[in-house]
Amino acid sequence: MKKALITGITGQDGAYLAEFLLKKGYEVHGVKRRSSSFNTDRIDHLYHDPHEKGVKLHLHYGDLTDSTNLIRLIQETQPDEIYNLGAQSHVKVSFDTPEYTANADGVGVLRILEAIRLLGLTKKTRIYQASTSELYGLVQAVPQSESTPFYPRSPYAVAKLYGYWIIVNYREAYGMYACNGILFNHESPIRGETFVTRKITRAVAKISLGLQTCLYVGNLSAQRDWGHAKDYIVAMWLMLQQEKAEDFVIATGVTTTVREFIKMSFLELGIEIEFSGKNEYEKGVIIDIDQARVNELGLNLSALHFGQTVVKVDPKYFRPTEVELLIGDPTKAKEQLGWEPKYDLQALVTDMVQADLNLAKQDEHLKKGGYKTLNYFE
Ligand code: NDP
Ligand code: GDR
Repeated sequence: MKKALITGITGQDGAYLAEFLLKKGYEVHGVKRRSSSFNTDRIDHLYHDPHEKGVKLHLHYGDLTDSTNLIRLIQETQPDEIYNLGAQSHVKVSFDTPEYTANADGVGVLRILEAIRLLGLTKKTRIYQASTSELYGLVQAVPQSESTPFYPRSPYAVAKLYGYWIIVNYREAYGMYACNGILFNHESPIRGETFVTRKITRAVAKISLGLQTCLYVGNLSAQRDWGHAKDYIVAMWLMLQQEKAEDFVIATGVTTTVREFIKMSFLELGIEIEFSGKNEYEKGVIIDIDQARVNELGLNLSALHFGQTVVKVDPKYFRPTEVELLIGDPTKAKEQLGWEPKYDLQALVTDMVQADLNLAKQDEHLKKGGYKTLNYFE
């Protein structure tokens, strides 16, 4: 039975990957951070009481900024594969916490590599590093492939650049099986709520039920190559099953603006919106409602009206330096790994909006039933 150690197991990708590896028969060890309230929502369905027999998922407290902790965890678990998914992963937040981001996202990678070297596991343990399309940053060429030059545009991307190169260096210097997955944006119903896609799908669902009036966003013109996280975690695993460690771009090859993603999300619920105005004055207004679609979904859109402004720009979401255009070329992954995504953009939007609509309906039921959130301070 193979053993995998996953940092960032409580995040979007960590949860999907843990589920995938458990299904493949792996023993999975996950590193979770201590926090003052539970942060394991995404993996609670996979977790069993350690007193039960045959438990395959084990959680350990740890942090990528803590070398001795990582050394001990790797020594105790002796993993065949390490997936380093842990990171301060929010680009905008990295401008507020640049030093911490460099420590966790950059030096954290070195700590894992050094732990493996110190413990004499260089021939046993294979490492996957969660590299990112943010490395391309300021556009040098499109579509972006494994040979496109990097030009990072945020403290997050600069930290990940260090992570990328230290993986390459340890592979070349010590013959370690270490590889970078250069993954373009991937989303899902369990995407963090402050990334733009999830922020949009949550808001669209709530607006349709009259639980929210407007969605406030930043740069509507940014273009991203969005895929589904469920497809992307398969590529991570495939990268560690090859004869030779190499780096791969994982993307769909299709790019879309934030503006278009918003339109598609509203349309999923039968609401057509149109954008007008420029820069921070741009706004999205309801221009039509597809009654057949609304009936099909059993929705009551009485809270909405034509001409209603449902999207506004708030410059506080602009970034000091922005990545305007990402579009990946996944040819190498398709040819060498045999990787093929199952979801296209429309299927992703449908999956996310429908999941958030279900959550919003739960809120609506509670509100209608007269239930309020408990306030322990009253
Ligand atoms: P999430 O933000 O959903 O999850 C990040 C995970 O890292 C969480 O489990 C978080 O723990 C953990 N973490 C944060 N800081 C530390 C630390 N100091 N030590 C240990 N763990 C830490 O990210 P995703 O699942 O979306 O992404 C996974 C990885 O892939 C990240 O490294 C990200 O940068 C990278 N990436 C993501 C892409 C995407 O589009 N999703 C694209 C390309 C790369 P907690 O739950 O306690 O916060
Ligand atoms: P990104 O994802 O920065 O690409 O990093 P995010 O969803 O945060 O932003 C995508 C684009 O949308 C624009 N945008 C907004 N973004 C957010 N978060 N909130 C808004 O209100 C908003 N309005 C417009 C952004 O300016 C940006 O251009 C993600 C993370 O998962 C990284 O960890 C990962 O490495 C990259 O994807 C690939």
